[in-house]
Amino acid sequence: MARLAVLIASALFAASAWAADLTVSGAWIRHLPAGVPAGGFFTVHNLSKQDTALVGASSPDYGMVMIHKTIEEGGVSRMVEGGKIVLPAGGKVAFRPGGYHLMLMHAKHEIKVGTKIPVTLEFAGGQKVTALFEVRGATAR
Ligand SMILES: [Cu+2]
Repeated sequence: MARLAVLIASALFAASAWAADLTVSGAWIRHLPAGVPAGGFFTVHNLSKQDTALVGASSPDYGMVMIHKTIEEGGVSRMVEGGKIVLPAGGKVAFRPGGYHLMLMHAKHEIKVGTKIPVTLEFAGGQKVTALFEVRGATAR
């Protein structure tokens, strides 16, 4: 437990240290019932003068968070690993339904619509930004 507290403290410190350069807006989770993985959506802005890349994500409320991309092939949509998402200097990248999304898996407790879940985004070079994601229902777009 003490170790967890230290990890959270360092994540929060990293978030505040970089908050001016990397900001997250419009963050939400589409919650699905019965243990189905949830999609996470947001826009991340890179206000710095250096290119960076989003390389991973994690949340204390889920066992695993992956970066996915929905693609269309022959009229069928499926999901592939998103890999490293380049975020150019002064630019932004939107994660939204039908494109890039976070896949939040193995919820550690019941996730309730209307609550907010912290998700930490990890960038190249070890920068981290934690944002609160609003939990919405299965029909949210
Ligand atoms: Cu997915």
